[in-house]
Amino acid sequence: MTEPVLPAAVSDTFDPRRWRVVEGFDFTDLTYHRQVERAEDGTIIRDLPCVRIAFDRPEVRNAFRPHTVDELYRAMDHARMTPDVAAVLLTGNGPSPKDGGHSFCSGGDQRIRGRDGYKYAEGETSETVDPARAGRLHILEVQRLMRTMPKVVIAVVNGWAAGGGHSLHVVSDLTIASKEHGKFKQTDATVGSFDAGYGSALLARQIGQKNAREIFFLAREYSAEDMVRMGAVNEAVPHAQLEEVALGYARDIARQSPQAIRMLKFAFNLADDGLAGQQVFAGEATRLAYMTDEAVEGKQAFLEKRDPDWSDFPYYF
Ligand code: S0N
Repeated sequence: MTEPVLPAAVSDTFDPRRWRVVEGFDFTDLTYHRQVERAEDGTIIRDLPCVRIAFDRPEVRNAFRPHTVDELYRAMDHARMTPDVAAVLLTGNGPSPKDGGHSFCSGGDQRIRGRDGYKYAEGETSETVDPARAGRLHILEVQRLMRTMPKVVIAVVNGWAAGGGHSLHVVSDLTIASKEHGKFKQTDATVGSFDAGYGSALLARQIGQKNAREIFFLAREYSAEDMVRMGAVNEAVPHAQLEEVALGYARDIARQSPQAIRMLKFAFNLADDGLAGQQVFAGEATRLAYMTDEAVEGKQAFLEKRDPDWSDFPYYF
């Protein structure tokens, strides 16, 4: 009999017994795991309702290049479309084999950014790259997906959250950070970039204008506990317990009604997201309405070429 295979340990916060690799992907820049329950001998008993997506470039503090962003979008979208997944942990693998540094994500890979020296991935030069791909800030597409997907995204900040990595924690629904290694720094303005959307404006909604402006204008370093005090992080926890605590969050989320979680997430977003937020909320409301006898009567009447009979459906007060 073959021994049950545990996944490779990808991080010092990762317990291989809790996870299996999600099959069907050939990711190079991130890892994607599904939470599982295992028997004593390691055999998988069942899938549990959480997935773990982790940046896997610890040697550059988990900076993302365009190829990383494409993979992140694919993994997030797969989580969105998996019906028995309630929560997504977004984190970073590590520590760095080079210097032991811990990182969640340090934002856009500055070696291949923008106008000069753009590369999509290894083997490309700024001369060979498809110009249609150059300069795309498609991390913003990932932000929108995280914001609008009907699942709870939990940023598990195991090390540096800097620049565009800081923005990913801001756009996550919840954030848990390592007491020892979780560090936050908004370096956008230091390197001449600026997240003028969710990264800054949503942060100001979360922690107030003065705090958000300080974080962006001064580009100082903050600890996990600083961020808890400001209201940007839900909890600072000992590094060794980081994923256990995150999985506790996921477990509690999965105990709630999926419909209620969807409606609540979209309601929390609505006021800040304008008509786009209203559209997402309204889509969910329409899905609910379609399940009522009243909506079925409207559809049936059309198909049967008769006037709808609304007499069974009161005008509620
Ligand atoms: C995270 C910081 C504070 C950590 O400092 P620490 O611990 O002292 O480590 P370092 O010695 O600085 O770093 C270790 C190694 O990792 C490399 N590295 C770190 N971050 C990056 C990065 N973002 N890109 C490329 N390499 C990175 C270091 O160079 C070092 O390498 P070695 O060992 O070879 O010397 C500190 O590292 C830091 O401040 N990092 C930069 C953070 C930053 O400014 N990020 C970018 C901010 N802007 C954005 O994210 C916007 C999005 C974006 O840029 C973009 C994305 C996609 C497409 C286009 C764009 C675009 O804007 O054009």
